[in-house]
Amino acid sequence: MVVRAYQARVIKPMSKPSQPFTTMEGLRFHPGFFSAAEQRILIAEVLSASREAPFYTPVMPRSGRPFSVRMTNLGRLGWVSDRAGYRYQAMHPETLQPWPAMPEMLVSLWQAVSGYPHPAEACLVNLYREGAKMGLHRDEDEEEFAAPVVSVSLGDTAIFRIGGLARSGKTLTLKLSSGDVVVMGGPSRLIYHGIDRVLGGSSTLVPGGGRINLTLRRVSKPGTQS
Ligand code: MD3
Ligand code: FE
Repeated sequence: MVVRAYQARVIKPMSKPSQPFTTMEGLRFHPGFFSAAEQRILIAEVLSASREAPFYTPVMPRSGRPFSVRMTNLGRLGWVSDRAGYRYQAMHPETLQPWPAMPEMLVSLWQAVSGYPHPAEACLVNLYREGAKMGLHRDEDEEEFAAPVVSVSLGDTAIFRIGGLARSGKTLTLKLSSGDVVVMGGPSRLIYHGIDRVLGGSSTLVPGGGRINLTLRRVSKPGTQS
């Protein structure tokens, strides 16, 4: 295992220290976890996998309104959204083929930072081109909330909004730059979060411009799987 020169930071409440921001517990921010060279390799691997499993435009359940973010997945399971709802499934919704394998760098990342003794099963790949954003939501389609969600940011910088356990709660924002890793575990696993905007042209790493975000997830409770 390579020893890295980063320091994980615990995010502290930025205002009203008299009211502890307890939902921040379990949230770990690893700025610059991946070097520029590693970021290039990861982007190349993801784009190569996307030739097998193309980015598609998910739509909202019921309304069918399209997301501005395009998506694909890596690993045994993938998160999908269509008129029928949100779910994890083993096949790409358009090609009906299994998702490509999870790159080894992501397997190692999960082992290094998740603190969870079983492998990630899904890696959702979000592609943000010009103007794409993601509204405030919770990740709650998994069965296993004891595992964190681990996020990798690549390409353009994003303005990430973090709330609390209630949609109406206070929020704070954090800039996510290329190479940054965020781990949402413990009580922070079920907080509201979203991407307000992406700063176009802040990086040249993604061909054609924009941002790629990878989120590694454990979907099932261990026992039946490994
Ligand atoms: C907080 N993606 O795919 S990653 C998502 O940058 C998603 O594309 C955003 O939210 C993106 O669901 C944010 C950071 C992140 C990931 C998972 C979380 C934050 C989280 C799970 C729980 C709480
Ligand atoms: Fe999310």
